[in-house]
Amino acid sequence: MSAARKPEVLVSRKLPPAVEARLLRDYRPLLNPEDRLYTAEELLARAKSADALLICHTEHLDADLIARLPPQLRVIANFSVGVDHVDLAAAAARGLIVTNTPDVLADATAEVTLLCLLGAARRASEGERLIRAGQWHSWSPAFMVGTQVTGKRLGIIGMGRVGQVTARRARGFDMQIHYCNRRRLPPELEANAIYHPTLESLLPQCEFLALHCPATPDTDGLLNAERIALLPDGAIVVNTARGSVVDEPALLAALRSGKLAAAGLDVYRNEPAIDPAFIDSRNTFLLPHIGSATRETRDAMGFRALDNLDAVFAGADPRDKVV
Ligand code: 8YV
Repeated sequence: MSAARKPEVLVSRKLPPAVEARLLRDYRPLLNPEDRLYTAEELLARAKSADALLICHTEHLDADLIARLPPQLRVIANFSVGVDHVDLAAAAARGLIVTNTPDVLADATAEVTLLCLLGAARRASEGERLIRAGQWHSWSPAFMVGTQVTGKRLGIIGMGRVGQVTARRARGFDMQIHYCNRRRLPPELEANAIYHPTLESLLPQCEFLALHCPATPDTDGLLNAERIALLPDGAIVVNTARGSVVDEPALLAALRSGKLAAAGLDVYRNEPAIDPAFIDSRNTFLLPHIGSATRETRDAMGFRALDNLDAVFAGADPRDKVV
């Protein structure tokens, strides 16, 4: 392929060096070395002659923005597994291909799920804050007592790739796995996890609850006050999926009342401007959306997005075509 014919790719954020090197070798990329967060207008202006967009979940492609994309643009490749930031119907209506990066971030995200679960149960943030504030003055049998994880029941909502890896890791703590999913898994993937066809059946079992479902109109506010009430008293909720899956005021109220012992969260409805009530909450373990943030996984996500672009420009169906 001559240099002049290489497809032009607008890359919205700074990507790992190895990923950018491959982009420079195979495409004409418009990179973002300063990693500036573009406004919609800036994104559109930069995309004027692009054949492809390579974006993250920080770029919100609503129907209006998609309608204004240039006519030669063929594909929106996401550097993410979640695609809730893209209006898929609008993209499909314009004949655009949309891809994501499944599989490759399951291990990293499951690690952060276990980190949130342990951090919330064992009051890790409180302990850290205490030490850093110079307030660790004594020890007693009642000091910083949390909830034991080993041997407890873990409920998982959304038993896709991340949910399945979380279940495997949690078995290392002898946890008993319950799950609710659109479809029951085949026995080899279920691995003795107990299937619940409804949330009403799952939730009363969950000493711990991990959310791993995608953000869709159907899952918006899925964990609301009514459903929190179905959890056992003192349950612990972990969310590494998307903030929109949780009714945050209801979660905060349950954390304040003691209905929930704690929550471990990596995602929020408004990122990064999260509800300030989380910052004041004592019994939360809070991370800034770092589920997939390992060097290995970020490289793999970038390469997977490039594999998808390569397929489109070779005239083939990309492996991770969402629409
Ligand atoms: C990514 C994620 O880091 O892939 C996803 O859906 O939530 C994250 O782990 C982020 O989306 C990158 O765009």
